[in-house]
Amino acid sequence: MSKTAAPRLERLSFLKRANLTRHHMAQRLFKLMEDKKTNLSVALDVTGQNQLLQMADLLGPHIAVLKTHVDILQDFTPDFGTQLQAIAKKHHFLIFEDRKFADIGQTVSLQYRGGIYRIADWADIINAHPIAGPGIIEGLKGSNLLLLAEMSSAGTLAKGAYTRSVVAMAEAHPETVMGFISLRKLSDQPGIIHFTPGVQLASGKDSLGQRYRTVDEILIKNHSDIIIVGRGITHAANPGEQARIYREAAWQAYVQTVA
Ligand code: 5BU
Repeated sequence: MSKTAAPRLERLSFLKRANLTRHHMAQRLFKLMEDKKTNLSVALDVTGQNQLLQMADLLGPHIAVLKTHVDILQDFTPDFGTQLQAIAKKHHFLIFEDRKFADIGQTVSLQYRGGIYRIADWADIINAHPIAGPGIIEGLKGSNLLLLAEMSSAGTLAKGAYTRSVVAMAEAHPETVMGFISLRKLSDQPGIIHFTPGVQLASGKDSLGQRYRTVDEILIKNHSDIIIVGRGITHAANPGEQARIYREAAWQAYVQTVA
């Protein structure tokens, strides 16, 4: 199958979309992407805190969003958030903690605001599986939330009627929900931002169910907005150079589809 399907020139620019949302973080992200000319998010799945902070500083110039899994750090210290925020400020990127909250509202509120990680203190964006129902959105009020509408992995249950219900739930909570994790554009509301993980330069898979799609498939054919790339960058011989390559490929793909 050709991976360079003819672009449909119907996408509104990020700049126009910034003016069509009242969600302050969506607006900030649209403007940041347009200013910095990048719609790349990097997933820093490393287990050392200093290693993460060093990579954040190295890759920061290329990215719009840095995605973390704070609970895989083996040497987490409470100053992690402030240190990462300083790097984010220096390079102008947002911090997305991929915590995938999935419980009742009361519990996720405690998980988000408290515990060891105090995610609310440093993450600009978080995400949740809406499997528990809209109470989870209530519990995460005040955050900037992405709902998991689809997943990149093989055999995911997040599809069909489930995905459609997630879209309806998101559209009913525009003050909190700013977008989706999905494989494609799911909502016509211009303020909603679509983030897609499972992206590499060539399609393929890993040994544990991850599936990789190409930048052009996700951004040109499927009209998602932001690609999330982990090992495609972090496991490269030269992560800085590789981030530059993904950044250019993703921005080119976006520009090609703008009306
Ligand atoms: P990779 O190294 O590019 O495969 O990393 C992908 C990252 O995105 C990793 O941190 C996952 O936890 C995350 N991810 C994903 O791969 N697929 C999904 O559907 C969701 C998150 Br949601």
